[in-house]
Amino acid sequence: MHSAITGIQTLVQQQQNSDLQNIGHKVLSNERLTMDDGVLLFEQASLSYVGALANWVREQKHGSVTYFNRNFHIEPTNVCVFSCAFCAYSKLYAHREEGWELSIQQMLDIVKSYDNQPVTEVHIVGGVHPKMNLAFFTELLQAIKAHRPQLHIKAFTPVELDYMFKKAKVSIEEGMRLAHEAGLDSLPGGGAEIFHPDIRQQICNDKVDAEGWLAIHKAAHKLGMHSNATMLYGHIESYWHRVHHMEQLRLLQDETGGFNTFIPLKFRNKDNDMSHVAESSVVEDMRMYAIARLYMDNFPHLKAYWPMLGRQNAQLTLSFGVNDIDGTIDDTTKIYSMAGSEEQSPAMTTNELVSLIQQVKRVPVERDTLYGVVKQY
Ligand code: V47
Ligand code: SF4
Repeated sequence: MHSAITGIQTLVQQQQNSDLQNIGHKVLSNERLTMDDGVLLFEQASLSYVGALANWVREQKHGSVTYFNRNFHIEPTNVCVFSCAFCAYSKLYAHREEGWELSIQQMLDIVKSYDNQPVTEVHIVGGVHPKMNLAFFTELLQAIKAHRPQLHIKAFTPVELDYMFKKAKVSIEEGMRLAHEAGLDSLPGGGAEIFHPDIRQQICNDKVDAEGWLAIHKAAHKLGMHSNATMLYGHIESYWHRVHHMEQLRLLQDETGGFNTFIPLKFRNKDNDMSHVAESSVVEDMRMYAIARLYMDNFPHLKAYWPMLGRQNAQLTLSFGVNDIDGTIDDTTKIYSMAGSEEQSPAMTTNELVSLIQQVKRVPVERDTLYGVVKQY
């Protein structure tokens, strides 16, 4: 008796390389990939092979649904005490007069400017300014919550939090509790870069290390908060470093289950101290997304950040495992545009985002931060 053999099974069976065929069988039977499997995929698998597998996983998990959300960004300052080599955005604290610093009132005014808009989330992240300490930010969180209690506040990376907590002389657990009580709902994924110290030392040697980053997300998860995780890829790291990074996240996710979304961020080389490093090709980008979808088996969602990739490449990712496109609707996100992102003024209306998704025959669903459905199209 023959059971029906699907196209994806045929593709795996016809794979000439037996290691890659073995990985394909693991994917189809929901078996976890090892770090060696991950490296092998990067080194040897064709785009079409990882793409077909990743698309199969995506459709098993989410069908054609592609999520987006309506959010806006606030960047409190671009002054930063750290000096990451890839950062085209920050002004060193010594040159702080060249940067901007927003007051609590100015940030509240930004929030108020969205009063009549159906946004569900504010994403707050910026440089690390000594004056903007834990007391300053708890006041900001409280002010936003007092004004608009239903607005979900996704704010601060472990880079900012680690600095604030150390300065306030509180433990990670205590600091997270204070921030959560003041109104912090979840953490965005930034500051992760590449965890391995051999790379971290070269690209961002003075900010929070991998252990600190993971400990802060763990503490947030323990309080019932959710968070995202990023990886800055396509610069001086090896494939093994990428897999090692994903492995650390997968392990923490096994423990806490608190991550929602993995977001690979393509390194852009304009106007920073790594301008000599070439950027990855579109094929490499799609391979990165596909392999992330296969490796990160316990992360429900894989997001492409369209302002960085550009609209057309973001559309392409929807065939390579991605099921979420960031839904920024304003034009105040400077960290990418200053490093040479495709979109110099990353603004897209909801209608534009919906048709972008529909053009590639996916089904747009507006979500809130925690993937509750706001509207189906
Ligand atoms: O950690 C900085 C990256 C990140 C460059 O959680 C660069 O929903 C590429 O994490 N080339 C911050 N990337 C942004 C971030 C983020 C963005 C959107 C959504 C979410 C989310 C999180 O931006 C930094 C760093 O990895 N970045 N400079 C650059 N030259
Ligand atoms: Fe500062 Fe963040 Fe830029 Fe690093 S990436 S220099 S921590 S603003």
